[in-house]
Amino acid sequence: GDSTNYSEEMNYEITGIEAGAGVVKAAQTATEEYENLAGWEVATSSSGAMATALGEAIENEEPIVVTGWTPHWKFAKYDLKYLEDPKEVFGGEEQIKTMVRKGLEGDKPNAYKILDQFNWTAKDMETVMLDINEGTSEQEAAKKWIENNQDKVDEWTKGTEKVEGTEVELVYVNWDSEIASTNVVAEVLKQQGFEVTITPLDNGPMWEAVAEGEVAGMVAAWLPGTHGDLYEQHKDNLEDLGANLEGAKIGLVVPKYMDVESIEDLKP
Ligand code: PBE
Repeated sequence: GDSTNYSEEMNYEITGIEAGAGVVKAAQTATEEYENLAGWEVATSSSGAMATALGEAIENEEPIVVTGWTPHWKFAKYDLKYLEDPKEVFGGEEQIKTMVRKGLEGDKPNAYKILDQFNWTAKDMETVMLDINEGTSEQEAAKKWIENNQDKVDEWTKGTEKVEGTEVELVYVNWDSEIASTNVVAEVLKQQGFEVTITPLDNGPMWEAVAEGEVAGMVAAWLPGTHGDLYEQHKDNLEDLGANLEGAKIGLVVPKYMDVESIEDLKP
């Protein structure tokens, strides 16, 4: 392929996701930092629409650049690659961390402890994501993973007591990765007797809900880069319970059949 045509064919557009996502902000920064992307725009929509656009482009062997992240089922389903990012706009390896509201430990010590002990691997998360992508309901996929990984779940509930109907609300964003983690944690809390509500929000409001003490917490903080600005804004008003997953990453992602290796290869 001729990468000059790629850019025209793509309408000088990066296929983005929700406007509030960190990876979208980083992609917008990339269009400012990389001179070759001067005329480019990041089209925002949803992570579902991005996945559909990616699937359609691949079916037709057309060029596409999406705002991508790992863990995500798209890497298992399609042959994809991250574009090199010599200016390091998208940052390096990240952690996904758990944030809870202040005072949760005193009010709901068992929920606090389970959230604190929750941690798994990128591979675990991908198993749940792939299952959902293949048509299993979010809740069923979570239950199935728990059944198959009872030893891990036992570590998360270790040292806690069962409760009867204590309410816990978790917030998340409708990103495939966060759908997987939040449903698994919610299911584990339910099995311990909690009455769990999970509420999808945009990224900014998700952080605010925890910082303002409206909900128990979330397991969807991508740091240090992706949500770094939100963390700085809210860190004094929430409690950081540390990483629940290592080895996360964001960047611009293309199908492997595209003859581009670096963001700098995209033609103006
Ligand atoms: N993501 C998935 C989020 C964090 C989790 C990479 C789409 C974001 O960009 O904010």
